[in-house]
Amino acid sequence: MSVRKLIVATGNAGKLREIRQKLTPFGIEVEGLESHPEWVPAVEDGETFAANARKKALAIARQSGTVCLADDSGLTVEALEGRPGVYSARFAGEDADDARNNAFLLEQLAHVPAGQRQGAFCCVMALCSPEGQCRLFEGRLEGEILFSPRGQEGFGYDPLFWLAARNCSMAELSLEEKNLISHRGQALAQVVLVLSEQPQLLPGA
Ligand code: ITT
Repeated sequence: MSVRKLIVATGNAGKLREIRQKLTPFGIEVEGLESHPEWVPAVEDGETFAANARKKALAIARQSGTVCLADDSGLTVEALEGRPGVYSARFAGEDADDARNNAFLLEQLAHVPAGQRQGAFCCVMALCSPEGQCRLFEGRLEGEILFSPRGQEGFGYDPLFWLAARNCSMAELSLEEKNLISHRGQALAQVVLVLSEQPQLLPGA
């Protein structure tokens, strides 16, 4: 199998790990933005996951001159009317990290009882060419927001996301288990199909 290379327009190490785990078995070498500090990422000012995913992929596809993949994702919580949504990465402020975002989410839901804490992880991936053609792929996973964190795996809001059918939090799943069911794993399964059917989209590694 000849190895091909896919540039992924993300600075998020957790996302990159999951994307790599899913694509490597198909002979696709994944490269994140850390190897190319000269490329300027897009400003994420879109109102939807799709708009932001497209912006991020297009900006790097144009600068790199090759097809590029981007992921825009987040958590939507019913009791918060869909927030944090596209603002998930900066829910607790512009320079917030995962720990602060999680603490802020618990604060916002402090008075919301069990049974009313439904949420969903959403992911839209964009695969764009330097000429501006984009394909979008989506995934969604429903769950409930816990009252305190559980588990050490994953990233972001995973320790607060309860999967009733599995009787565990998302952060108690291994990387492989998470990728089989997650919003990102669902979108990636569709990306794999397209890249398998059209290998010429990617340059050799
Ligand atoms: P890039 O734009 O560089 O890809 P980012 O972290 O800024 O990285 P987003 O704007 O798409 O990415 O924000 C996604 C946020 O949503 C992320 O920082 C987490 O807080 C949350 N999130 C997304 N997917 C998640 C997952 O699988 N598990 C837990 N939290 C997740």
